[in-house]
Amino acid sequence: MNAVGKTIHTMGQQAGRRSWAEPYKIKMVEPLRTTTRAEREHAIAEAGFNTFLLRSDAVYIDLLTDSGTSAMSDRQWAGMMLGDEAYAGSANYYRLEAAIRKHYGYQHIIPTHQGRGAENLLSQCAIKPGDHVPGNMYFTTTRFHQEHAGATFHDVIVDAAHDTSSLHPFKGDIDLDKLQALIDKVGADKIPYVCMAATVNMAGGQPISMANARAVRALTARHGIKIYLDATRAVENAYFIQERESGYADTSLEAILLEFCSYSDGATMSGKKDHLVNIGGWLATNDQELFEEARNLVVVYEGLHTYGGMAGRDMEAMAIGIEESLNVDYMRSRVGQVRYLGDLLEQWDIPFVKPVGGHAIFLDARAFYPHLEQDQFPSQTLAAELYLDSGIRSMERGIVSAGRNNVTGDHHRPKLELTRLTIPRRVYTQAHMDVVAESVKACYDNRHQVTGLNMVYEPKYLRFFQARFERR
Ligand code: P70
Repeated sequence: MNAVGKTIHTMGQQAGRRSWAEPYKIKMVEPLRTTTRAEREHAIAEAGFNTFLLRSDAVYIDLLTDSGTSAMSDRQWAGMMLGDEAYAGSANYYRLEAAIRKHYGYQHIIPTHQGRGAENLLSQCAIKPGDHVPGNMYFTTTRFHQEHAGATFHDVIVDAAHDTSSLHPFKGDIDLDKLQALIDKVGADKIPYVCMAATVNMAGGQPISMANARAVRALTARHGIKIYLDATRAVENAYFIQERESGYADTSLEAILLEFCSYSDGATMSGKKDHLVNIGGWLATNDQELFEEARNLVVVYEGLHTYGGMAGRDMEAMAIGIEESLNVDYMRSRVGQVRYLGDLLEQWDIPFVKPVGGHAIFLDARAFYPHLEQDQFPSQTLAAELYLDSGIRSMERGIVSAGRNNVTGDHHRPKLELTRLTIPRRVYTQAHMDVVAESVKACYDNRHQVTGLNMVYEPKYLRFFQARFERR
């Protein structure tokens, strides 16, 4: 175990330990509903063994996603009352623009309805058919828009990211040799930009180091290639840099975020994560030409460039959420809660991706079910089993999510076959984490009884959202 793993593991046993606690208290509650095993059997079969197709009133603890599921603060709710719903030039847009400029440092900002709206704009404006886009592991919607615009995606993440047991502290790093090899092979003029995600969702919410971002900047600058950041969880990434990277322990999250973003030319953002709101996103760029094109295109897909699909009140809540997300006590409890769940699972030797990332625990479904082939959908199976055990909803992040190769039509076969327990921000308590850990353990104890699934309906686009399965 390296230093990081050790700190995490021994945290609970240290003499004189001073615990973190959530830097907020609860003002409003939403009742949870429990179900019987028979009700869950019925519900999951109705949903085609796909947790995306469950009705949320049949779910007990919802760990499907951290996207749009945050609890907003009293200040954000107060901000909602300040919505300026003018079609053009809303005051809330200018406050949002100021918050993004201040904390992310980009010059031009275009709001969008959510992250994929920004991905669509960037891909359409920057990519030409036949181009190549390298990235630190794919993300489903991001790659979709890149391919839809005619590019081929190339995974240039470090090998450690594909190894669930590697304790590399920055598993989101880009492998500079892989990136250089791609540039040599296809030519810099065929690479409109490097897509750099922080943190890397599909690798387990793993961070990328400042040193790596700086090095990627230096390499791409030599070839005239731009960098666009997927900033969806960049504040969580900043927290890991503060915690793990030498020289940053005494640097504020604000300063880390600004430096990190300075190594890119712009960003796409799903505000539904770090920004602590339920909807919204943005595209940012320092490139005047791309900005003008995207600002024109946004009116076709999202709305006028001063709202881009968001209500004025949503932009206000987002501007406030940006400030709140940079509070280090909040971020400590955010990442700390995910880690708490990881520590519980670790005690029972349950296989999951380590070190624990920022937003979720990723269970290693291959290690749960070594007797299942990848075509029997081990991660999808584990998500269904967890739901059946306790009504906890998780998400498949394996072969179903990876989809098919555009050219050959074969399944992409990712090395990682993961089931994600995603922790919404400021929503659940430590007691909920105990219940989750115990249910995961029950599924692990029962792992030999499980026989896998067959896919019986496969949609053409982003199939994981709507595919249907039956028990084998
Ligand atoms: C999740 C959500 C969204 C996301 C992301 C990164 C790193 C862009 C986006 C898109 C929601 C989701 C999306 C696709 C499949 C499953 C779930 N991630 N980049 O749960 O943003 O959803 O706002 O369009 O994580 O991980 P948006």
